[in-house]
Amino acid sequence: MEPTRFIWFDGELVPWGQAQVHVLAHGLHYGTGAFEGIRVYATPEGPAAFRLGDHMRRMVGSAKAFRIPLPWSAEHLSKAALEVVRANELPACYLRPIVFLGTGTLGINPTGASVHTAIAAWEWGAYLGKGALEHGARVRVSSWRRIGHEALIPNAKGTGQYINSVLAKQEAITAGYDEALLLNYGGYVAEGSGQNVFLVKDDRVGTPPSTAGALEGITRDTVMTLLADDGHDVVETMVTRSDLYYADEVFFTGTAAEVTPIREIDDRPVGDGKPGPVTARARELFMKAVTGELAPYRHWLEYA
Ligand code: PPE
Repeated sequence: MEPTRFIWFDGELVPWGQAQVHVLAHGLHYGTGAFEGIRVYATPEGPAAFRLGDHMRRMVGSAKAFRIPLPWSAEHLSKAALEVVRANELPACYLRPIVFLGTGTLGINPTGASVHTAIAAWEWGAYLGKGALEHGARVRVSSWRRIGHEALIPNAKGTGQYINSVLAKQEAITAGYDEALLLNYGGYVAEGSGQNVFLVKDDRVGTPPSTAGALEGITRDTVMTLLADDGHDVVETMVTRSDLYYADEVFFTGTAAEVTPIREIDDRPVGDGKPGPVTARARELFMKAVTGELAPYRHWLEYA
C-alpha cells in the first residue's frame, strides 16, 4: 500500500504518518469497531464517490448494532470523505472510514472507552489481481462457515467479525486459490470473504439473500438493479454447493472486487471456464454506472 498525504482523524486532516492508535485501544483487543469501503472513480467531471451516502448510512447502522457511539452523522462523514479525496488530490481511490473504541478502559465491558473515527484514502487496484478480473478467479469452498445471526451480526461491517473472513481467505490462498466461498451453518452458500456472489443458470440471475448470511452489499444491490433494468430475471435465492457446480456463470461483487468473474470452483470449471456473457454485461454496466456514463444512475455519484 502506497501512503497518501492526509487522513481525516476525529474531525481534522492529519498527515498520514500521524494517524496513530494506542496499543491499549479497546478495538485492537476486542474488535470493537465498524468500517466501510467506498470507491472513488475518475469521471469527466472529476473524482466521484460511488453511493457514498449509502455506505456512510450503513456505517452508522453498523456502529448502532454494536452500540458504538459514533459521534458523526452519515452526512458529516460523507462531507469529510470528499474532503479527504480533495486534500490528497486523488483522481480515483478507495476510501476506508472506520470508527473504533480507543483507550480509557480495558476488559470486555467497553463503558468508558473513547471513540475515534477516521477516513483514509489510497489507490487500490484489482482486488483479486488483474488476471482474475480478466479471466476469472479460482475459488474454493471454505472449511470455515460464515458467521451467522446466532452469534454475530452478518449485516454489519464490524471490525472483529472479519477474523472469520481472514481465516477463510488465508486457507484459500495457502491452498493456491484466489478466494474463498463461505457456506452458512445450514450448508447454503453465503458469500466470499469480502464479496457477494451471483450465479447465472439458464439466463436467470440469482444471489443468496441476507438471511443466508450474506452482507447486503451495495455493489450487490447495484448489480441487481442494473441487470433487472437491462431485462434480466434477477432473484434472491438460497444457493447450494451443488448449484455452484451446475451454474453457467458465477461472479463476485463488492466495492473492492467490483464485478469479478469466477472461472473455477473446487477445481471444477464454471461453465466452459471462461467469463460468460451475463458476467461481462454486469461488469460493463457497472463500470459505466460508476464513471457516470449512464444518465439514469448518475444520482449514485457524489463529486469531490
Ligand atoms: N461481503 C463482505 C463480507 C464484505 O466485506 C463486502 C465488502 C461485501 C460483501 C460487498 O459489499 P459492498 O462493498 O457493499 O458491495 N468488502 C469490503 C472490504 C474488503 C476488504 O478486503 O477489506 C470492500 O469491498 O470494500
